Amino acid sequence: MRHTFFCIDGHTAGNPVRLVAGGAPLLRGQSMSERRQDFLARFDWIRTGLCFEPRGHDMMSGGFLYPPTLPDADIGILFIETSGCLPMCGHGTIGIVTFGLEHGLIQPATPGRLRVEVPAGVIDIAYETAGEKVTAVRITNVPSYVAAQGIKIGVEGIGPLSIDVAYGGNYYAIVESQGGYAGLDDLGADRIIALSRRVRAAVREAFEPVHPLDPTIRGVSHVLWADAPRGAGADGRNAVFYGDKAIDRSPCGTGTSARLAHLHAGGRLAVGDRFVHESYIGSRFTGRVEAETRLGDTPAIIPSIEGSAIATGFNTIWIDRADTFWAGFQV
Ligand code: PYC
Repeated sequence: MRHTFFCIDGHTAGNPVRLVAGGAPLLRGQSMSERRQDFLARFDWIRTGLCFEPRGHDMMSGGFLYPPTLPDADIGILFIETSGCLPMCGHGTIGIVTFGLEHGLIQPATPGRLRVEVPAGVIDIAYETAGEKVTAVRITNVPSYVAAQGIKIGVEGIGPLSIDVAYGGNYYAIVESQGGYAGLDDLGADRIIALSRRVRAAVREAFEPVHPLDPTIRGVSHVLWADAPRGAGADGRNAVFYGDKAIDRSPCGTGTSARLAHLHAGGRLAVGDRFVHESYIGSRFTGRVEAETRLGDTPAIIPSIEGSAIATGFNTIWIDRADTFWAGFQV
């Protein structure tokens, strides 16, 4: 049996985005969070088939558009990625919104603005266009906060580390320069990946963050290595590790949101401050601390992230059960 998925492929700041424009399964649930659980329970083969080799690769990431469950939202997004179905994905949202608008899949009630329901909550989008092209997308993201500070771990190959955990739509273990970590150029990509796996495992043993309003969002999934910027006009640089082998090519939207919450909590950014974040490959998002808020009892911020995406082509993908690797594989 052959399943066909019509995709628009592209990238946001260098990281892949696969908008699955045709072939999305019908999902059960009263919210995008419930639909995420339903997808994971019944349709995860679609994610692995489209994201893992041989149809995807270690960094593959994307999502589906759904009708929203909330009356004031324009669309819903369900994210797929090598590591699972993320509650929120910043670079994915920028790409999906860009490709969806450029190809008429999203019809905004108010041009230039969208309200989008994602599993982690509701986000607001402001976008700019030039002719048919979407040239910039700004996401006002879900409330972001610091979940833990100063978790002490010992990591083979780098020694003792003190880690903070912050949420920006996913939970991040944040590693700042200290002891054995002098900066990204000292490590190199292979070591960042090997060490990130160990850091994530050690932090997971020590602490499990749980979202104050949605307990299905829990656990550290990503590691953000923070560094000083390389280029003029940037405020910071990062390498964000996700899945098992990926370093985000973009500055990572949810990672940037978590970092903004982290810097704000440490008194290093105030409401209204901008933070230009460079990725591992030098691409950029502009972040901003928009407001202070609360998430339940926890102090939080509302961050925004701005970036742009480029579609690279249409891609009709078959998943055929006669193919040994119909559900994808990882090595
Ligand atoms: O941009 O939020 C993001 C993201 C998550 C994982 C990869 N990119």
